[in-house]
Amino acid sequence: MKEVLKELGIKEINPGTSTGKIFFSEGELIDSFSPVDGSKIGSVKSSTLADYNKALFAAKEAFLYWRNVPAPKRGEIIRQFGDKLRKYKPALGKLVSYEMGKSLQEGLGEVQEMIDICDFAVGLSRQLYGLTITSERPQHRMMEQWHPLGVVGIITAFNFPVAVWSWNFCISAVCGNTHIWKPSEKTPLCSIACQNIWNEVAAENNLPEGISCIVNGDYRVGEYLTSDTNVPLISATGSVRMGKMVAQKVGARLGRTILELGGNNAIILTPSADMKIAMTGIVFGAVGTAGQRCTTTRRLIIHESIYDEVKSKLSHAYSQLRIGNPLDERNHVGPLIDKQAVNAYLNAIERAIAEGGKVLVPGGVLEGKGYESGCYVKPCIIEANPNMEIVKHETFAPILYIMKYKTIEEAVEIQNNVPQGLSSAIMTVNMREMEYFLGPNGSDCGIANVNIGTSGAEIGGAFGGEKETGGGRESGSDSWKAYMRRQTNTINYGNSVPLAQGIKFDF
Ligand code: UN1
Repeated sequence: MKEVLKELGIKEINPGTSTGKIFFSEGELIDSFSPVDGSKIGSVKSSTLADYNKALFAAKEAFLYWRNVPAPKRGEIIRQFGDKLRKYKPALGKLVSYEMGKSLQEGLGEVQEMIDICDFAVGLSRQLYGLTITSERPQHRMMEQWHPLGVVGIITAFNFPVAVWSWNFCISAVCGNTHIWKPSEKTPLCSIACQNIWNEVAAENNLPEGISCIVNGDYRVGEYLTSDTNVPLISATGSVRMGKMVAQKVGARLGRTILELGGNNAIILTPSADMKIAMTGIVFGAVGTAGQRCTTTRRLIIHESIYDEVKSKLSHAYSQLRIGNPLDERNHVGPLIDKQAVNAYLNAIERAIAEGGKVLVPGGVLEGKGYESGCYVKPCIIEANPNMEIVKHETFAPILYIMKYKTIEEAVEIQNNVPQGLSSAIMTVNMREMEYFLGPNGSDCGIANVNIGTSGAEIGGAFGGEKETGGGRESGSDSWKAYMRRQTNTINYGNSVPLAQGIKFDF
């Protein structure tokens, strides 16, 4: 790991504020411990209000420059950023795995997601299209333009410590905005590594400071951003609790938000499902990233006719899972992020049992050699009733609740009957069931998949969900529009002034 840290420019103590060239910070130290082995990887000095204000000043100044750079030229910078990420992929993927605890494959996958979004953003930089609209008046033209917003605040969670920032930053940067990123205080070193990579690109292109800034710290640093009228848009990814606080703060000043919050994602398993496909989707969805994706499969809604068969298949599949050091590629499941997460996992299991849940595959914390960090837990399956309170709650851990259904209508009703609305899936080869699930009476989630699990979305689609998930969309499709302001232009190129709606106003 020493080599990796060196390659990524990470020191023992790192100032946590940067505007794109130098790093500085005067605040208290945040230590970053690896959940893999419990050891301290390094520390980051958090940002004070004065540090934040320096970042803000740089971002505001840079905006005056960056908004005038033609969008395809901004895209060219992001293309170079993508190339740098290709170069640093092995090291950055390893750091993600070590600081966050996800498997090395998934750490590398996360960096691949960054590379993919760079490619997407490069193409997008030549496609920021507005409409032209026919005018009701003679010799008039109407059109829409999309302009950059200004300084965009990006708040991200520990579970995707690099990719989610890049979804926002790369798209928003080609749109012409400048940025202040506040990463999770649980994975601060990943943010230092990303900023170092960006800083190389900025230096090689002689860019002004401030296009990408980072600040580090806890929720107080987040509040500098959310309460700042200089920041017209906050894109926040994380818990519903955090999202509600962000929405209230930003809403109170009528700022804009993009919120991508919790999920309580279900798979409906029908009798016609291809079991091999279904089992891969279910097991990866439920235990991948140790159940710490917002897209993790938390509920499995099984047709009663195959319930017993699926139970034994699941028990067998779970008995094959190897839990251990995520840097060892033979392991499927790594640790939870910290002891707090372990406690939340244990409490959820306890509550599920107290509410009448029956344990199918028991959970528990692993002890002994290789498990010294105390963060390794067993993926667990509980037979549950869809109305249990705990089933409606998102616990960021590998707990899968399974339940029965009789009709497809009932299955969809169960799936929708939770406060969250991020991801969902149906396993079927029955076209009628599929279309019902995808139709207006079907899944109420932002993501609805067929014969694919709930997690592992591609960057080309708009990512986000409904209800308590917050309604925001990040990443692909036309999500870019949320990072820009729309301007409607009506141009009169004639010799008279006809008013709209036929109104006469002569004097
Ligand atoms: C998240 O957990 O916040 O679809 C993002 C997925 C990943 C992104 C998850 N591409 O599972």
